[in-house]
Amino acid sequence: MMPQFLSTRDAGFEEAFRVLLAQKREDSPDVDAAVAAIIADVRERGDAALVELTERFDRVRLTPETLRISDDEIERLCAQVPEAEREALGLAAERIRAYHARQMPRDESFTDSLGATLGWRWTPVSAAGLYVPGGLAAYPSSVLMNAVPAKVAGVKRLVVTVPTPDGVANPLVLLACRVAGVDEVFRIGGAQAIAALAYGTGAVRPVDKITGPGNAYVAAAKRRVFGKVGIDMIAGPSEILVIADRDNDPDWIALDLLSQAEHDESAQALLVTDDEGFGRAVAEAVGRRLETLPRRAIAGASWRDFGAVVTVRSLDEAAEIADRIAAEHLELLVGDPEALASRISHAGAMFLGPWTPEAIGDYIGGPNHVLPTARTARFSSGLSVMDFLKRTTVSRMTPAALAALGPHAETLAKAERLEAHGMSVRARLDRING
Ligand code: HSO
Ligand code: ZN
Repeated sequence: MMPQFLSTRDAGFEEAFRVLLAQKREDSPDVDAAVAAIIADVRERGDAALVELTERFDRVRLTPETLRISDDEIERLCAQVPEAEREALGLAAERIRAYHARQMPRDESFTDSLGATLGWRWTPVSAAGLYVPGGLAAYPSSVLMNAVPAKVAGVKRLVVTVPTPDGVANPLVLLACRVAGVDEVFRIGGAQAIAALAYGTGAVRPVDKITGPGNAYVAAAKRRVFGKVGIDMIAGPSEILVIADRDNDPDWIALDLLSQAEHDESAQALLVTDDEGFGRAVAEAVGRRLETLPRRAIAGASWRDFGAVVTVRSLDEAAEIADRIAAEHLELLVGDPEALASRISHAGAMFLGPWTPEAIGDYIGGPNHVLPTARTARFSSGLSVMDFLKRTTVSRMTPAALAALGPHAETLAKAERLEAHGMSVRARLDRING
């Protein structure tokens, strides 16, 4: 199973690289009509709709009272988590908390030369909802990556919705909720959960912002409720770009590529190297590792369909290519990774040097693993405390400041033909001028 091999020396490189960048990896099914109907149903019938839809999609019979997972039940399920997992999760939460605490922005206030005091204040959203997928894609690490920044930002009420197909809840997901300080957990999923979070029902009080990954239905529902509430990015399949020179163990690089390829058949793992022979050796190592990897069907499909090895003439060229790819994850395994990093602007997260496999960032490094995919790192960033904060500007004029600025405001108001605007300023100027 071989990926695509490209070289910047080849005449056809530009064209082939452009095709690689333009590749459509996700064909999201058109579920918008179904989602619109579900949202309308939840808005109209509230808990009764949630109960019915949960029975239909998850085969679980609930009542309005049992939509929420009680604290006792959470406690009981958490007790099933083995000690090693409990410890690892606790350490991960602590490191993610410490990292995100440093992201907290400061309020500002300053007085300018006219005596006007200006500034801004940050405040958290009052309530946030975190969607957690059910089944295989229920990653406890993703619960931490969403919930911890929300709590660090100061969100008072943090609500999780997680579907429990056939009534089965994931104990480690619930432990992650508890460790992160989640306040309420509901066993609902799909578009109905997003609708409940956005509009509220009897059992679920509405929130102001919804984050978290989900399938096509969840993504469509998030798009639909945007505006009523805030949402985070709509994440696409995982990506990794590794830039490595020949002084690396091909097997390590192979495993790093596979660590993202195993997420999804539509994931993308790319290697850029300045040594063609090394690139071949990595591809062979990937092939060998794929033979025994439990998720070889998924990882193999990703590697075959979307994987690529690009040979470049120099690391300068590698930096240029990395910026054009704007990968979600970027590993730099070269002699001077800091120097190379400083030449690259577009990436969701960078991992420097041979001792920083991307998987460390997925779990325990500290930075967030919810990152921009599909080249959106050109204009956006991974999840942070900022996603749960908003900024209010603050202004205070003095008579002197108003006397200096007011006439100009009045001029602009007249130009815009907004009479009351100008008059609200003029009334005060007249008083100042006696
Ligand atoms: N690499 C994924 C996150 C994740 N990995 C969760 C393991 N668990 C985000 O791109
Ligand atoms: Zn991962």
